[in-house]
This record gives sequence, structure tokens and C-alpha cells, in this order.
Amino acid sequence: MKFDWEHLEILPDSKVARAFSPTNIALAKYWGKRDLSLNLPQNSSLSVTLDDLGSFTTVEFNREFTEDSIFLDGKIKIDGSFIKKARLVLNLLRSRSSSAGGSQNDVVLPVFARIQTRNNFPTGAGLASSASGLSALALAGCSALGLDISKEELSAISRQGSGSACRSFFGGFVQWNRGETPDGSDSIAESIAGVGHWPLGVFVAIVEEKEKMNPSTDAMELTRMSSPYFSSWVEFAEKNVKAIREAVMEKDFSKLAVLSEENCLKMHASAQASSPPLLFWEAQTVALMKKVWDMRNRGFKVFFTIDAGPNVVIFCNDIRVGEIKNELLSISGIRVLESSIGDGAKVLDA
Ligand code: 2P0
Repeated sequence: MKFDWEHLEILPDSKVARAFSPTNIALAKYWGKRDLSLNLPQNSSLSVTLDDLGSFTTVEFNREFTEDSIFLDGKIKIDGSFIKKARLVLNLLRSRSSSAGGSQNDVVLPVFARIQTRNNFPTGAGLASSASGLSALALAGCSALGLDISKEELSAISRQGSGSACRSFFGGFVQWNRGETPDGSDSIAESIAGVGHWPLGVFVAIVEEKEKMNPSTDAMELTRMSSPYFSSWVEFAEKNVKAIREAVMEKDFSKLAVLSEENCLKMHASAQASSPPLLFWEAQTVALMKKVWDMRNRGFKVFFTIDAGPNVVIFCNDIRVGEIKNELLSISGIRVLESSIGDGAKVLDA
């Protein structure tokens, strides 16, 4: 079978598997780490898993490979933080493979992997491509190695590569708990309400297609180290996530709209107050925020959120989907993708 993100032939004696993982959009943001090496967050976060926007990934292990390599859209990636994160996840899987009794006939260290992947949305433009990419990689890698690892454990493994990846394993509305233990054993993601709980509409307004300048990890650390507002952000975030969870469970859209926008703007305010400042927005980002407020004043049930980039995600609980899309498209120079809430990561074959 040919998968269109595979530009290189799979070698005949490889151990191979493929997975799709959707991206997720945080309503209550993860911004700041309490442990940098284990990737543990300062605050709990709550996200929505998208249905169809995400990463298609093939992981292939073969003794002929001399290093781990990643091909995105057929082009080898030789730099960037994603490679480091991917190797970390692969090493965690390989160590599980050895401890699960891998022998010389099985896949044991050092067997390298070749990753082929494609995102069906702009990579690195603040749409959590590391979340979908690393969760898809962890799931396909696990399947290729034939490991018996639960979704919960895989979520924790992928978290060490990229925090937000741990949320993409679950469908619907997902909470990633901060946890208290130093080893991170209680810092886990769980679905708080499934796909059918509240079928909100989702629009992704793309302002900028190209890779962003500040990787999230560096931006979070800069905020933590230099922003005078960081501690108040953390204090606010832990309370806010509880309120957002309540609004989700009660399906109270007006409450969720106000709480989510407040969360987004406070996260960005803490980042903007860093030294040097982190400003992720472009002029159209601000125009979209104002457009959403204007629409809400006119009775549309919409709200926005923005991650570490200029793009804006708009949630709606309104049947006037076409009208909403046209209103968004009145902002010049943007593209709008439509999505919905979906299930989490899945293996495509084994
Ligand atoms: C989130 N973001 O909750 C927040 C909101 C960006 C803004 O999670 O350092 O790529 O790899 O753990 O997961 C993006 O951060 O960061 C992110 P690392 P990650 O979705």
C-alpha cells in the first residue's frame, strides 16, 4: 500500500508502522515548565482535540540505518528542535523495547529509525505541529516495535518530547494535570468529555504559513525567567482551568468564551512582558480578535484563542457556519480552514 507522505520506499526487512495524530488546541494554555528535563508543566491545561488536522507519520526501524532521520514532506530535516524531541521519544521507546526482553533477533538498541511525515496544516506556525507530530511518532514507533504500551503511558512518553503532545492521544476535551510529584508520574492527560459531548465548530484562520521564529520551549523559558507577570499567570492559570472545565461540563458557551479568551490574553500578556519581548501577533491577528468580538456583540456564538504564533482559532456554537466563515474571510490576506472536534491518535496499520 502506498501512503502519500512516504517519498522513500520502505526497506523489505524493516519493522514499520504508520499513525495519524490530530493537533489539539488549548483553551487553558500550558505556558511554563516546573521541570525542564522531564517536561513537567507549571500549570494544568485543557484542550480540544481536532478531527482532521494533524500529522501522518511512518516510523521504520532497520539495522541498515546509521542514525535517526526525519523526512518532512520528503525533505530531510537536519536542524530544529523537533529532531531533538523526536530522538528523545525514540530513545524512550527503544529502552522499553530492550527492557521488554528484546533479543538480538528483536529490535534492541542501537537500531535507528527513519521517520517520514506530513502535516496537513502549516508546520510550525503556532498550531501545535509538535503535538500532533510527536504523538503520531510515539504511536507509530510503539506499534513498529510491537510494544505493549497503554495509551496513557504513550501519552506520558510523548510528553517528554513535547508537552502538548500528551493531549493528542485522547478525543474530545482533554485535561493535562500539572501533577505534584517530582518524577511526573501524576502529570497525566485524560479525556474529560468525549467527542459527542459538545460538537463545537472550529475555524483555523491562517495569517502566516511559515515557520515561527521562537520555538515554544525557548519562549516559555524566556517568559518564566524574565517576565514580571509570569508568577501571576501561573496563579491565574491553575484557577482558570478549573472554571473552564466547569464551563465545558455545563456546556455554557458564554462562560467558556469569556474564560478562554481571558486565558489566551493573559498567556500572551505574560509573554509580551518578557525581556526581550515575545509578540506572536501580526496585524491580521488583532483584526481577527476584534472581528470575533464584533460578531459576538451581534449575537454570533463565537470566541477565539491563539497559540504561540499569529494564527487564530475560532470556536463556534452556532448554525450560521457559512456566515461566520465569510465574516472571518473579510480580513484581508488570510485563509480559513474548517474543522471539528475529533478522536485522538490512531494507528493506521501495523
Ligand atoms: C498549549 N502551547 O497549551 C500551549 C499554548 C503553545 C501555546 O503547548 O516545550 O510545543 O515542547 O513542551 O508542547 C506549545 O508547546 O512545548 C504549547 P514543549 P510545546 O497548547
